[in-house]
Amino acid sequence: MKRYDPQSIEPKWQEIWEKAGVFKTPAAPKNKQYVLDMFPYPSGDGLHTGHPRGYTATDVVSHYRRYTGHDVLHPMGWDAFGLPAENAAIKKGVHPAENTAKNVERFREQLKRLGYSYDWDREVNTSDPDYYKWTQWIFTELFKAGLAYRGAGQQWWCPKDKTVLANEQVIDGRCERCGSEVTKKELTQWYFKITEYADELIDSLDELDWPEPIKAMQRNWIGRSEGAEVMFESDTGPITAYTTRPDTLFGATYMVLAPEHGLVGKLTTKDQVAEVNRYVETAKRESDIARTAEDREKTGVFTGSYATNPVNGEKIPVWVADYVLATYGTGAIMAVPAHDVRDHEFAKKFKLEIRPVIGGPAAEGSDEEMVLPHSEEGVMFNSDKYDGLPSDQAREKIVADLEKKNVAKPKRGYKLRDWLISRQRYWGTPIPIIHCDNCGPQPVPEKDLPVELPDVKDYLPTGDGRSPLAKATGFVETTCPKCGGPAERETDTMDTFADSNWYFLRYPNPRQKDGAFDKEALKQWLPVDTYVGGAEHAVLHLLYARFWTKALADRKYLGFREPFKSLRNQGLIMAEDGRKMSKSLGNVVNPDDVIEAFGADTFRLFELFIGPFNQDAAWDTRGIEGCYRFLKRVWVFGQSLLEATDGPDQETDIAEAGLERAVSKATKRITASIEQFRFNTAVSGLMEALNDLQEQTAKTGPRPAYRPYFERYLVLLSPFAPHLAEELWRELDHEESIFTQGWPAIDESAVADDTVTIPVQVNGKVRTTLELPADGLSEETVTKAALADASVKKHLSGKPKKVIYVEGELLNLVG
Ligand code: ANZ
Ligand code: ZN
Repeated sequence: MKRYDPQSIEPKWQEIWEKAGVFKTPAAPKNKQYVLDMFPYPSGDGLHTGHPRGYTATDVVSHYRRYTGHDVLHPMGWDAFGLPAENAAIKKGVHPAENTAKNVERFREQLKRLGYSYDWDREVNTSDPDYYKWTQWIFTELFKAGLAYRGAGQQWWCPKDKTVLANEQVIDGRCERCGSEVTKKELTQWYFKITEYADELIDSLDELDWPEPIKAMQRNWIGRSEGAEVMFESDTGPITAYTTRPDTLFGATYMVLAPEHGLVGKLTTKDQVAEVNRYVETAKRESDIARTAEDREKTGVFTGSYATNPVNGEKIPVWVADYVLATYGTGAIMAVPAHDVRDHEFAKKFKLEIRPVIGGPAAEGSDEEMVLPHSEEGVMFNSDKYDGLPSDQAREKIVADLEKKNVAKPKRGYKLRDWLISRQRYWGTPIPIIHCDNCGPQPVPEKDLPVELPDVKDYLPTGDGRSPLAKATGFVETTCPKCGGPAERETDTMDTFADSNWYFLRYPNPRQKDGAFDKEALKQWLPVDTYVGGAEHAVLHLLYARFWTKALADRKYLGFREPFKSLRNQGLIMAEDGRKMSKSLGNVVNPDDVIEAFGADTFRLFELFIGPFNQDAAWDTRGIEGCYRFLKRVWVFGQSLLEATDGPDQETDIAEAGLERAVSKATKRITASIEQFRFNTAVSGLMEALNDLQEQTAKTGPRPAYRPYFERYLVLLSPFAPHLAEELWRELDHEESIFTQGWPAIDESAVADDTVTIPVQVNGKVRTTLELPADGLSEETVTKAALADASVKKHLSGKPKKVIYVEGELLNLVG
């Protein structure tokens, strides 16, 4: 009997598949499926164990779709530009272009060793001029549409990376890339006007099959709120405040302006000038995050002026305080200390009046004292003719009444800011703009694209707010495309998120010469049907790519407005000790070593078996050994069938009925698991099925008649362990690749009387198990059966508040 030797069969099949073009993308897809991974940034460390988790999942899905009659596009490429690549190159003292090319080579080789069914002819590399030519072209399109613009302002600045950062790249006051504390710098920068799409970016989330937490993060990041702008008269003109609680107007006892607000100078009275100026100067140096931190001691100064509350004519003092941000709403607020936490703290500290106007149940005649600040809805009092109304109704009435007097209007607020895109770094797509003294900034015409990134020696960041490209005079000096006069090129590059904004549009026709994308090919393949990647891109890539898609659709380049129909996130793979894998902790598992020791099939299988796909999981040496033993058993079983000889017919009939049942059952279970991204249960299904096959076969010993059942089993296994499946398939005398087969059919009559055992938990504790027919196991039927069970009744009073059902596996009733 031949030994299972992944080291020899795996490279062999990889070569044969590639030569024969087994996984080439079909030319004219009929029943298309676009299955996409978030392409990696090719770091110098090579592949880490986290990568294959998502990549194996999409590979399984791709195989499964092909088997079920779909034409599949499953490409791979490199997010090769950007800060991390450049920083790594600088550290090594190697030019970023050279270093990145080396890393790409290594990544590609590692991915090929895993036997993925990518169509490698479609590889894209964002640092390739043939690619970034079109990143630049899209930039010029957006520029012409007013969606890319230059503006001055206070920017986030990373002192270590020596570049500005987008809001999305500042996490808890630190640089997303290097973790340094960020500061602010006044600079003129390029922006994309993502705010123009704020509403659509929120509203169309509803139609997407995405994980709820990602949708919620996007909603929160965009941060839409329904409110109103209310005008307060003052001696120097009106002050407009943005509020989401106009119902609290009668409780507004003072106003606050952001230190940067344009009216601060005008409103400040003579005797307050010195104090106000001093305060404003200090406040400007603080980050917004520090300024709005909840536990921060409130500070502020009185301007000396008053404004008139439009609902009651009352004069209230106008203060300046840094807890009001210049960049949100109007930069001015009406402060209601009885109902807003921050206003309450401020009023306490500066002894300003706290006047409640909205009560909870306490306000309705009970003696109980109201706890302030009371920020919930309630019933109005101290509010003149609005007394007694519920606050949400009063809100609309008050705004409508003030609107008639032209002193208020309903207004939506958004937290989302325009996306800062320019970087003062070398390794990125040059912004295709030419600055002319006569004509202003001009887009580089398409015929002159790409603006190639010059091969300079001095690519280190300068730290003076200018890109190192500014020193490359040959690059900078040019002529104006409009008037032909002398002009200068923009020297900033784009953040890498611009590159990854549209790469999925390039794969359908990656070598297209006369355009960024090919309309016909896009029609055939887009939108992406299945997109898999990490959740860390929730408000970065996943938001930006949606924005570009919409902007391009509005310019009639695309016929769809959402790029990724269905999205799934994979959890992280942690070290065996449960901590993050990191070089400094010395707990990193190297994929090359794993392949060396067990082979790619075992590695693939284990990455999916390790736990529920969307949850973090720790590496487990024993688990991987278990997967290896399982594949060895498949091998040995296959060999036993190969060596089998015929016996009496009547004996095999019984075993065949059992084998049909086993394979049909497995097909059913594995199909459902793949469809639902429950790959770990798919793998356990494969393991159980092998046991069943062995059990049935043991009745007579191996017979050639059993081979067809095993062949069907091999098809089920092949998306997970493609090399082993292909090897055994060929040994079973097939000329063609296993991947030309169809997905196994299910003999319904063989599985009709199948039952499944489902444990039922009440509040997390198992109280009973249900024996139910495997067919039609909906949440409804299982819940109904559980609620009829005596021990469930005993532990659950009344209806469950929440039902958690893991299909075919577990029911948890929360009471
Ligand atoms: C009066 C009021 C009373 C408010 C009350 C809240 C509660 P969201 O919901 O996050 O959008 N605000 C407005 N502009 C601000 C700025 N530039 N800096 C800091 N705070 C600002 O927040 C809207 C609320 O935040 C607004 O409604 C305003 O305070 C404050 F019981 O107005 B409110
Ligand atoms: Zn000009």
